[in-house]
Amino acid sequence: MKDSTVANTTAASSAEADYDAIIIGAGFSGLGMLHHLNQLGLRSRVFDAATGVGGTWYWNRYPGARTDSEFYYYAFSFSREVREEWKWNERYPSQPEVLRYLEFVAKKLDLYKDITFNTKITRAKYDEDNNLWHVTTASGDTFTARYLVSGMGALSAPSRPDIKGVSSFKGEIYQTATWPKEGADLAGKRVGLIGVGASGVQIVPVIAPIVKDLYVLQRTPNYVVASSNYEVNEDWMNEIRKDYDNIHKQATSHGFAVPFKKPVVGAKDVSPDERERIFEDGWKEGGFHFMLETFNDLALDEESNAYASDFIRRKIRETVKDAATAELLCPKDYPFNGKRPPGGHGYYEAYNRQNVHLVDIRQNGIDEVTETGVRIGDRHIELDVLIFATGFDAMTGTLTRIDIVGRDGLVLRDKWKDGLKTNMGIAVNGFPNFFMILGPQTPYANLPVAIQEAVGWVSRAIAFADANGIRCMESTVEAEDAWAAEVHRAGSATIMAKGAGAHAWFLGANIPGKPTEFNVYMGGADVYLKRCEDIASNGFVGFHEGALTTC
Ligand code: N01
Repeated sequence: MKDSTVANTTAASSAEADYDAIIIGAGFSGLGMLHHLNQLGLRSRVFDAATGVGGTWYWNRYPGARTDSEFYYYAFSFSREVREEWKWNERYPSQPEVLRYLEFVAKKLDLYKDITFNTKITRAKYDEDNNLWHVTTASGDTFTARYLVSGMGALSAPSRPDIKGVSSFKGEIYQTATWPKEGADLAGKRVGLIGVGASGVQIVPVIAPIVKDLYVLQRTPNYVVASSNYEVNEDWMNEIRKDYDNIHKQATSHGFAVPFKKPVVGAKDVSPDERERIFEDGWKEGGFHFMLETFNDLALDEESNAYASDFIRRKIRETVKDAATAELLCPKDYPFNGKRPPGGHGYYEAYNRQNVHLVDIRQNGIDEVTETGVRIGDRHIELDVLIFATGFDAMTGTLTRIDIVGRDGLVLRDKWKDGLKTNMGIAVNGFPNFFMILGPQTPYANLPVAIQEAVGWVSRAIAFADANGIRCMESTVEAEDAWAAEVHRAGSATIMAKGAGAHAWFLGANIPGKPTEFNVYMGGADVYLKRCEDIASNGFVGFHEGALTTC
């Protein structure tokens, strides 16, 4: 998708608005959106609750936090200045490095002047009479804008289970998604960790050598794919700099928005020796390469998937010396890809340490947190620190935890109570001139590439509306129904549909009471982006016709 030319007319009423656009969130999405709207010459303001830019990378400061994607496709490619001047240091950049990158982006693109920090947005209400959004902060200030854009993130509303007795715990409690800026002193302490998703899996090997004892309280084991991390030298960086456009192009024609080779055979279509060789190569390359570059049917075919699941279980058993611990770490009730597979950096190896103890809480859960630890059945584990790595109310949480009020007082969380309805995950009927970056029903994909495409598309949509006198960009009901059906169709055809019992966040199955349905599009980022481009080239069909007469 290309950037639009500068809009030459302003369709919606702007004279009385404080801004043309208000963007919530100063992470990848908010920064990218702000830059694109600045390019259009619009007056925009970003609000963020944090004291700085970064979004996810501002909040998730837990030890070991790093990307699961490699640096060269975990970045924006639209700015020549940023590309040429920024130097990545690690193949899988750490949280401090990604945060520094986003600070660099904000500075280079002169974005800070348009961002208000320390300001949480609690409510956004569409004013039908004036066709404006009224956006209210936690301290009660209200600002108006013609357009409202959510850049609040897909995995940004932290979830903490309600475990009996937590408030009585006399030790320290941390949550990976809101790790203190000043850090946490875990040295020599008895630490309990709840959660072995991507966050928990990263924290284990990093804190294991520091703490006295680490008790990993595991409910559902994960398929953790080894990721080898190493330094990015100047030569490699220079090669990438020359190739950014091509990398981005390749990524946008890949189902997971990564610039990978697409495998041409299925795992069940080759001999056992060949299968093993290809899996081994993928495992050595690591991370998403194993999932995406080995065979073309691991997310689609049960037999082929079973070979991959079995391969990973064999790796676990080879790595973990204690057989009982290894068995507990082996997922057996759901297939590889049934949950988002985390990248591991010495995760299984950490269980060979004497001070790392795996505790199975699958059957009974944690009965209670006491003043001095946790009780699991008859066992009491004494702890100084309890860490929650318990994930997020993904895709919808940020949008439903604040009041987003559309036409006729309709609140977004009520609209989605009985099932998600969006147009391409970008817009919602009843919520005119409101756009979501990484909204629910957008692709399951490498996010910076998805975000770059999304902010480009939304800025084109706004420029189109302004240039064509369209006062309201609002999805039609028909377009939403069609997209909901496609999201369901595509997801149901994948192995990911088997993730409900394993509490996969992409199904909403990790949040008690949340409807279990596909919160992301599993039909491929490439397919999705092609559809977005077709919509844009056809006058943003489905994104405004329903509203023309009522705005
Ligand atoms: O969260 P998760 P996450 N009692 O939902 C457990 C992205 N991300 O923050 O599986 C006991 O995956 C829960 O157990 P179970 C990435 O997309 C990326 O780790 O429900 N346990 C599970 O083990 C990722 O997929 C990166 O049985 C409870 C864990 O908490 C997504 O964010 C890094 C429990 C939650 O795992 C989410 O990852 C970090 C309870 N009551 C995150 N409730 C990188 O790219 C929950 N759990 C590197």
